[in-house]
Amino acid sequence: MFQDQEAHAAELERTFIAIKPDGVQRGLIAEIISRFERKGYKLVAIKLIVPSKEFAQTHYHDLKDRPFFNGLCDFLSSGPVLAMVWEGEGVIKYGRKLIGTTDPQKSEPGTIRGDLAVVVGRNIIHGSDGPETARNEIALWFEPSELVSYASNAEKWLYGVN
Ligand code: IDP
Ligand code: MG
Repeated sequence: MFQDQEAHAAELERTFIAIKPDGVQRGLIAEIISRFERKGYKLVAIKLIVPSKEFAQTHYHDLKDRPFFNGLCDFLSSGPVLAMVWEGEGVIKYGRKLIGTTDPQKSEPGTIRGDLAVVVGRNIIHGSDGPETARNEIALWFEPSELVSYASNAEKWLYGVN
């Protein structure tokens, strides 16, 4: 599909993934990272931070009119969040598949929320829902210098490029 690695690298997309305070406190960091890593996606940024409430409100600004907005922002800012950027072909859409649907009661078994969470208000993980959101969320959570571009030796085996 891709002629060479350079052309392929230009095609790779990035998404913002965050393990929320419940996932961090429940000791699910390694479990969640391993699902993205084993799939074949590449970690290009990672940090543990406690966002302020204002920051949480900016992150979730699309939901500001929803009744759960205030509680959601209180919750996101209640403890450490593991913020990450993952890279790979189709990672935005497929990352959402790995995560499962918003309400863990409806998430399929085999997904992160399906396997590891029970209620919608404590669904342990966030993932960008589209290309524009991914761009905006990566820019909100990370400085450009925190994004690490590197060639992974696995890529030629994952993608079949020269
Ligand atoms: P998403 O995380 O699957 O993209 P969104 O609709 O963007 O889902 O909602 C953001 C977050 O808000 C959800 O992950 C969940 O934590 C919370 N949330 C969504 N709907 C409800 C609700 O009905 N009650 C409580 N919290 C909710
Ligand atoms: Mg969302």
